[in-house]
Amino acid sequence: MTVHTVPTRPIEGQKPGTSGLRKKTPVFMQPHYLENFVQAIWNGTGGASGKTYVLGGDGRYFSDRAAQVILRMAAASGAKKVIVGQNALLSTPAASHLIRLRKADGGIIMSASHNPGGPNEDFGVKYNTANGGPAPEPVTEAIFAASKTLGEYHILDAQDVDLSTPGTTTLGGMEVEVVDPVADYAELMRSIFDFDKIRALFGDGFRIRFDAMHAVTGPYAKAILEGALGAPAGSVVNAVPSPDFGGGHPDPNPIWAKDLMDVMFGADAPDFGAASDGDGDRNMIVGRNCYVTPSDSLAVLAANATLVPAYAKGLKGVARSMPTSRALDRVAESLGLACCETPTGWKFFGNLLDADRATLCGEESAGTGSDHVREKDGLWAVLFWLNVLAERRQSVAEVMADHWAKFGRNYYSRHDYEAVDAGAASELMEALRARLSELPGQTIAGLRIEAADEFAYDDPVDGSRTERQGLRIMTQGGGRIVMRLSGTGTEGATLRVYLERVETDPARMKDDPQAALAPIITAAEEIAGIRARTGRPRPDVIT
Ligand code: G16
Repeated sequence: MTVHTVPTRPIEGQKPGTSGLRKKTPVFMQPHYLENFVQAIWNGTGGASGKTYVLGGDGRYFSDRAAQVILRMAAASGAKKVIVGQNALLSTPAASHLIRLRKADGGIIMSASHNPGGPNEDFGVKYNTANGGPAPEPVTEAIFAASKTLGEYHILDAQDVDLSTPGTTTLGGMEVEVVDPVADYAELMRSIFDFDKIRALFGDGFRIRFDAMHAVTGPYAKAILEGALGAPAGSVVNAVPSPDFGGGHPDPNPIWAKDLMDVMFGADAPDFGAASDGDGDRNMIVGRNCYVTPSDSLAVLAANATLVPAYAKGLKGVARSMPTSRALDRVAESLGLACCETPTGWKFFGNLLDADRATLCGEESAGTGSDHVREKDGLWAVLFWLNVLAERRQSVAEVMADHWAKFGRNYYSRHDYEAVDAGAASELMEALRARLSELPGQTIAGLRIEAADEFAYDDPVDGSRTERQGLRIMTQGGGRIVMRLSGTGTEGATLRVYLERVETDPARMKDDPQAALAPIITAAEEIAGIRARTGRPRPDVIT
């Protein structure tokens, strides 16, 4: 087999965002595009020679062909071994686990997460390091720098490797091991949760509906929920991963998982509903007639962690991304735990988890996880809830009511303005940034502004500083408005407006969140002039 050295030129824009490099699929399919980025990964991380990698993805369109290219490039650059999920499938948390379990040097995950897939939708490539977590900023910077100086890439001339059957083959001098994508992950879940208790819950007639959204968690949820835990057949729906996610948008929130919401708010709803995203790292939790926001879910898990065997001795600390609601902080305060506030992006939790400064982490964007892997983990969050419910034997609504009565309720919502003109979005941010210092002391829409700043993060473990991570406006009585531009979109800019207000009066804890947040929403509009600047009369997505 011949190694080809292909001359190439740097391609602009191969800068990894919040979570890897995401582009429209046709962009990734252009000549040299994927190859350049993969070579930049090798070059930016000290070469592939002698290394062992994990490879898999969410099965979206083009993953099958991309996997073969990545294998041939790893072989051409002298990698020792690649461990691949059968049919190139691996959920993101399962990939993280496999990297750690097999002590691999890193992993490549082919996914654009919750973004739609298909010939004209999105594709992505993410590099994870030996701790199993997303490459931190210095590594993604090195990969980006390598992409800008590329003159050639190396690829083996070979037939496709058969990825449909577990087993070991060779490609050039490199070993390729195809593994069952579910088995090791299922074993890990069994070691964390009380499977007997959850099985007993199902045995007593508890009903669940898990919507895999035609994405990667289907096989995992079938094996664990219906297989190991005995939930009735049919509890997991949309369970077969499809290259275009059944034409849907695999983002587990009330908008894109509307079918599940309709069932959970309909007659004869099951006791518990959940969904996960394209690559299985996000989760949505919904009880009968009771949607749980990701921020609240994180707080509930922290407050109930000692009910789960793996966390029975208590948590070392907790962490949340800055825009995530401060419901978690209230729990942490009452438990005497440190609560760290990081920028958006799971990669920022890695150091805290590695240094044992946090056990549970989470984000408003439907991500929750712990130190069991170094990614957020959708199915893990679902099993956590099931373990808590199996112990407490209460409904989700009762658990939430108890939680708010004890800790207060942080009303929370995120308004997204998607694919807006990139220039207009950055002008909006610039204008607001320029006004931050004059805002404190002003009263806007009846709310007195107490503080305003731009979030910067000093990593307490490695001392690195990350700046410009979102504009924050704090109002009287614990209210907060945060604005930032998304780092995961592939079209124009997405403006995210995060709105929060604290309610401690039990009589007012059942209000509709949009109504409870109305003054904060009005203030955000008045402060930033969102409608005028974006030309959008209302947000595209409200979660
Ligand atoms: C990624 C990151 C998350 C982040 C989310 C949204 O999630 O891993 O940490 O919260 O994107 O980021 P942004 O607000 O910049 O769009 P995923 O599930 O897409 O990998």
